[in-house]
Amino acid sequence: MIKLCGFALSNYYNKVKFVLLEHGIPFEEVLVIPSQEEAMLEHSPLGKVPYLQTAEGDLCESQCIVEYLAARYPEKTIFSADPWKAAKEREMIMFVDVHLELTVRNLYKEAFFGGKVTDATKGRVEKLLAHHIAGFKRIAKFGPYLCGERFSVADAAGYVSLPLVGLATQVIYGRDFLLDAGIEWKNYVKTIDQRPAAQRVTEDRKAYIAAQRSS
Ligand SMILES: N[C@@H](CCC(=O)N[C@@H](CS)C(=O)NCC(=O)O)C(=O)O
Repeated sequence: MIKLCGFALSNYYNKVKFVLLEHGIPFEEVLVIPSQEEAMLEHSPLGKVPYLQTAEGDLCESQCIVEYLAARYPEKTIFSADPWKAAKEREMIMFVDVHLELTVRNLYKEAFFGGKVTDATKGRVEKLLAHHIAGFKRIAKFGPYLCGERFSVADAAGYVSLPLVGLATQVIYGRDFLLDAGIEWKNYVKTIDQRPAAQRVTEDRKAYIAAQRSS
């Protein structure tokens, strides 16, 4: 059986887990904390999670994993069958993962982990986010889903990462850049929360945080 390696606080781990759960693909979860240990790098060359363990070997990068799952389980139609719609779903995931999340990730050290981020980084990220959020707003439909009226694989990415953009900017700049741009991400998250797969991802994340606090 496929093994999903990582931990329940990781948004990219949760993106893949959401897809697996949503489509009823059997998998086992293996708790792996990112590190630069040789034993870890043998599985995931940058020491990041998630990575997948299959009978054929290891695979890292959440989007490559989702693409692999889509190819391995074509009957699940993880991406829309229509090539144009599927391409637009990939475009949306790229905006969420790369243009929004990867940019705001530069703030996490201070926003979530008690560290410090330089003013230069804050200034650079602020400019980039203004540009990237404006671009995202042009394509995100919130109808109520990111790509329109139907839930799509892009919502697995949106669900796990949009809250991080809102929360991190609120902590660092004192204002939620998504809300400021008129992106009501909390309503969006509530919509996705109705799905059992999303509920499981969130329950597991909360349980992980609670276990960390009590240890
Ligand atoms: N592009 C990667 C990003 C994965 C990633 O950044 N994972 C984080 C946890 S959410 C991690 O392992 N961080 C540890 C590190 O960067 O060393 C993906 O989509 O899987």
